[in-house]
Amino acid sequence: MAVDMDTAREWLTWSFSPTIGAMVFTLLLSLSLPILFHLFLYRQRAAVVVPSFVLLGPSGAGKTTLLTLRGTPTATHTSQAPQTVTCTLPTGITVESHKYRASDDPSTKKERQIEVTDTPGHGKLRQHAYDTITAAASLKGLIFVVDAAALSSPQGLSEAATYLHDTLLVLQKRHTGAKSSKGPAGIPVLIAANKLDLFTALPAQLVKKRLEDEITKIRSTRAKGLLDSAVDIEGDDEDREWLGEGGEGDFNFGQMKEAEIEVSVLGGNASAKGDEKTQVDAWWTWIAQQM
Ligand SMILES: Nc1nc2c(ncn2[C@@H]2O[C@H](COP(=O)(O)OP(=O)(O)OP(=O)(O)O)[C@@H](O)[C@H]2O)c(=O)[nH]1
Ligand SMILES: [Mg+2]
Repeated sequence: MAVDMDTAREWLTWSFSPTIGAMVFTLLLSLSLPILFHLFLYRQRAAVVVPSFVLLGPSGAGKTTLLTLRGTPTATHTSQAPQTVTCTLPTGITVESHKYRASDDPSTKKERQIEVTDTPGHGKLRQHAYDTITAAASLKGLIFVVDAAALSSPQGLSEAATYLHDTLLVLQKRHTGAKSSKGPAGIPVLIAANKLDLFTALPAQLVKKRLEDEITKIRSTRAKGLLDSAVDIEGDDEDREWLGEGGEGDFNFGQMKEAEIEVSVLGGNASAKGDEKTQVDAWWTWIAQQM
């Protein structure tokens, strides 16, 4: 102990003495500290997890097509398993949390990366999508792709609405289940009304209305116990099994706000024939707004 004190005192005396060694040492220390501090903070920033988004929706809606636009190209055929691709947002779209950053800031490029998980839309493979939603930690949003042309047929509408209803129910349960502890907050949902290049496609506003009306029907059918919910997530029996407040009357997406789920409907087309152009900017802008 005494030896320690002695060494400490000797060291202190030395550091305050006007020797050239002490002065150089102090100078170097004071110059390098800010640099080390900067490097430390920079590393921490770089280790931030990439925000992730999930693509889901009925089979043939155009999820894989949309992903191929920015990620690595894969053949579009019915997907069998989920795949995650890291994409970079297109230039010209500003990430919400960085709108005040200089455009030539080198970290801006890094911050534009997102991870998108494409899930299969086939009825029997939807568990993949539900698992992805419940597991993903840095989940920033859900993109539910629908074929706006298929919605004009009763089967197409019913399939899309059932899947959407179940997805929203999963999200609602995720939110209710998290209330007790510090858990995941609400997740924003984008309903991407795809294939608007087709003559038979319904415009985005109509897509919204049709889906809401159909979910009203599904909800009342399920409430009567005529149909079992396809979603079965562990939890209390007291958990609400119906969508939205009370589960009665007409459903509209605004009712999801109670579970902190903001639903937006935006139109576009992920593929185009001939000299027509793909229209996907609205969707990328929405993605950027969630980051
Ligand atoms: N006309 C038109 N066709 C599209 C558009 N987007 C996708 N398609 C076509 O729709 C078909 C299905 O697209 P996919 O991307 O494979 O559909 P998916 O949603 O991945 O389907 P699953 O993998 O089965 O869940 C393909 O033949 C695409 O070329 C669009 O905006 N307009
Ligand atoms: Mg696919």
